[in-house]
Amino acid sequence: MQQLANDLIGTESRLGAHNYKPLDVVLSRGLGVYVWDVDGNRYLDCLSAYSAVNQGHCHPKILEAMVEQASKLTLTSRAFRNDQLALFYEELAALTGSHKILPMNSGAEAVESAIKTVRKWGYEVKGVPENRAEIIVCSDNFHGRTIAIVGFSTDPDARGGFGPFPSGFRTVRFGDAEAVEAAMNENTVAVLLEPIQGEAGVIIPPAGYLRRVRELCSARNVVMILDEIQTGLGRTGKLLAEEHEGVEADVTLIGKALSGGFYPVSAVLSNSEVLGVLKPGQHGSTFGGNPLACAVARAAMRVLVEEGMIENAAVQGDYFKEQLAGIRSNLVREVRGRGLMLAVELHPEAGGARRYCEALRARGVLAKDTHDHTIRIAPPLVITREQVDWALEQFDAVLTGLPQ
Ligand code: IF1
Repeated sequence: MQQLANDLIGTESRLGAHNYKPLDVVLSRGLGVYVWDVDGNRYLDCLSAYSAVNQGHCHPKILEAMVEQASKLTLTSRAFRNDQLALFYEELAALTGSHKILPMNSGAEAVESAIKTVRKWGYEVKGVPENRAEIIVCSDNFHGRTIAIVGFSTDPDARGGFGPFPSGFRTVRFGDAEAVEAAMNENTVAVLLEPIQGEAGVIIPPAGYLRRVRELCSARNVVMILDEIQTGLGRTGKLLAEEHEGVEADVTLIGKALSGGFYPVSAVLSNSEVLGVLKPGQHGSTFGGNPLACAVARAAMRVLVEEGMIENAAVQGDYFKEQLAGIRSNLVREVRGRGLMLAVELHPEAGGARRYCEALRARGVLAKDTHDHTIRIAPPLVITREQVDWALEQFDAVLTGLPQ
């Protein structure tokens, strides 16, 4: 490794909080599916910044929108209006079919905002007694890093040492609709879940699960909240992952790729009844709905659709998964995923996914391990068949070539 990279890693280590253990690759440039490190080495990005860069790195049209807006107006706060917010609402509503939108910044903020909103809805509309609202969540969930969110995480690393936590959450096993039903009572205001669990290792629930949860929520006057922050905006080969089961959530959370990776932009999408409970002064954000965010998000949504990225995710994802499954390796336990949200789970005897990610990195592919034994694969949605084929050669070499 070269001097500059070493120096930068040393400085990071000295000055930064050690809350990450990244691969020691120092990136300085990106375009489309590729990123380059400070030494000029090129990599095919198979993480896409955890699906924030679905549109590919530095997409020229998003860049153009960003530069243009940045030179005109960046932030007004919501104390005043700006000329981008209405257009952002209009285009996002048209894209997703939602009736009401709350703009925020990070994914965790969108989740927090949804939690606040459904609680208030529970008290004001459903008639739940004050401070008794309950939200059903799933085991192995990942919804972000705030106190409330990590408080209902089941991951000891995510929650350990950070208490005390807010109450009002009940955890049920992911994929088990009967458990959701059993956990519901008259104080249940919402069920919050990921349509496919990302951090848990790309876990796809049994067919019919989301439909059944949808039915239960409708029958019991409970808000179904889908966290599509990672699965949304084309990642799974549909605009929203809920479409795979033909369901519509009452509240949908999106973030990450809403800006194509240029800027933190998230949103709570809802039917008007739920978001309608928020009145002036009851919720907000300095940066939420700012004109730069809105202009960037508008461009990010436009290219996703106009350039056929969602369809491409479906086509390349199917091919990628099928070919990965065809790799003859006694290291691989399972290949799973939907669209371009893929995972290769290794047998425990393989010695952990991290070393395979290091080996992939040496061959020019950046992928991320999760939960010790799983390699997560999520390239930008603009990946071509040729690029998938090249990536497959590297996966094949790494999964069949390393000594065990
Ligand atoms: C980190 C994982 C991905 C998310 C869902 C909300 C959020 C996320 C479904 C919060 C964020 C990220 C955050 C990132 C790691 C990462 C991740 F490995 F943890 F699961 F994507 F795969 N809902 N996911 O996946 O969004 O506040 O971060 O904008 O380093 O914590 P955020």
